[in-house]
Amino acid sequence: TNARIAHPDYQSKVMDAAAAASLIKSGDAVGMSGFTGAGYPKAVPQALAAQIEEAQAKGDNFKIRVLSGASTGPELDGALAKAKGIDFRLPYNSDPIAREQINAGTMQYVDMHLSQVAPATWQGFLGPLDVALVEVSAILPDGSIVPSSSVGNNKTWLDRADRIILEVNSWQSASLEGMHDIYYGTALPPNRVPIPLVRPQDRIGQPTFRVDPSKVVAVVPTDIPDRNAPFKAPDDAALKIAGHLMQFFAHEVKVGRLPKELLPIQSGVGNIANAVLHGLLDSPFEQLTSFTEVLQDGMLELLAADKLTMASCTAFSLSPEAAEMLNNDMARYRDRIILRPQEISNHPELVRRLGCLAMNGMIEADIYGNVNSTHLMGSRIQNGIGGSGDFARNAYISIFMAPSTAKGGKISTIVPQVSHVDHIDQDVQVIVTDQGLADLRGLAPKQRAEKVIANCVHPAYRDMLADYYARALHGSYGKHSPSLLNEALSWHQRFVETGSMLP
Ligand code: 0RQ
Repeated sequence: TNARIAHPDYQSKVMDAAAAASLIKSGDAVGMSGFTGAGYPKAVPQALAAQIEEAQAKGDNFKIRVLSGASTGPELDGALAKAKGIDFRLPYNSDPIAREQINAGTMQYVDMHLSQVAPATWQGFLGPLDVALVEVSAILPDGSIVPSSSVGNNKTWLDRADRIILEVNSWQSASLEGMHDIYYGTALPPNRVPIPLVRPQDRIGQPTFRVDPSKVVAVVPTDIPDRNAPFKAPDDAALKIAGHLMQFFAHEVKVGRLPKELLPIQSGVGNIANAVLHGLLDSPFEQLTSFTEVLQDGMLELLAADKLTMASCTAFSLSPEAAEMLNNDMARYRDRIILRPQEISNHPELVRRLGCLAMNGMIEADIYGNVNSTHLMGSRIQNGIGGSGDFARNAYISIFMAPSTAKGGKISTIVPQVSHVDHIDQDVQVIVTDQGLADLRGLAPKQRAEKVIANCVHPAYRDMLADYYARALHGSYGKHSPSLLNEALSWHQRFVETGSMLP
């Protein structure tokens, strides 16, 4: 018997991954656990991928709809995409095989704000949910379910699905029990009420999921580790970006617009975001808090150094080494980390109330401060908007950052006009590149453009951008946000045609 499966109703449903996978049928909509390489099911999706490949070899077009928390790991999105088994996917993907299929036009992908997935499911906007396939860390003697290393949309999948398959992963630390805060107070309009969270450290829910045992069709024990991508060591550009931001925060404290312990930090995915957290480690700021969606290596280091008093998130997003470290040392951190459903970790009401400092990576920004977080050259999706929109619109200060060039200097990340808009200029207050920081708060469009051109553009592109803007000032149809329509996207077009934005 497995000590993690401590309830007789569930013990009688234990089976292997292949038997559980055979309970998922072609056409099913499957709500999967998983958020940035943490807490995703690992055994059943791989068994399902093998069954899909077999069915397809016999000419049966077996495909499923996949709904998740955010990105997952190679055993889920990678394996199912490789089997060509995903017909439709939401809300965030970073798997390279799935990305290829999305960009080849063979997989339908809905890139949603992460906080909106659970409410949209309850509202009935995403159709019925046939199966919930959810990794958990334990089933307690009273039948309540201890979540895993991410919470994501699991509460909603477990409540809404007709059939439930649980993977009980004994690789996950037993000390996860008690770290989660599952809030059951959400309701649909017109019955919605305020969410009673006023500080990042507040607990407003319960530590476990409630599940209707009659819906559970399979319980699969596993011990497969979470598999997150390693972070690159911060490069020169990342260190410069972190430096500009630390100066900015120090200045805001000095002029009294931020308290000395700052405000709850939200930090996005990617190497730059992680580098900024490293920057905070060496900064004078103490007693920091975070209200964010993912806890990355950098945030764990801040906790370890007692720079950060606590972290509220929905998932771990750790390198394999940091995940092992945390797993072995969970007891040390368990009182200072709260894992919540993503509809709460990213809730606009809470982000606004707490006054988060939102720091997210971007693909590109334009001279007016519109930001593209998702699409290369206007059409090729990289990952997705993730939680960046949930936080950016509602933050106390909304910050976007990127190196000033990409692809070895062939691309300027500051352009005349973004090739796709995720964050409109109203939602973007600060832009930071390795060149410098542009504080755009309270500025009109032409003032914003001047500041972005002066502070953020790489020298190889600065004259070109200044020249574009000078001509736009004279030749534009309107003079509020001057733009030359036939030229605004010409840098992107040149890259598509020649492989470089430079003439
Ligand atoms: O591609 O690896 O093939 O070279 O994009 O870029 O510089 O490694 O940056 O890891 O910080 O990611 C916006 C993608 C930045 C991320 C993005 C290419 C570049 C490289 C990655 P290669 P870097 P990062 C909460 C917040 C949206 C979700 C979000 C992201 C690759 O931050 O997905 O914010 N954000 N969530 O070469 C062409 C450009 C480019 C470019 C970069 N202008 N043109 N390619 N690249 N800029 C967390 C969650 O939601 C879970």
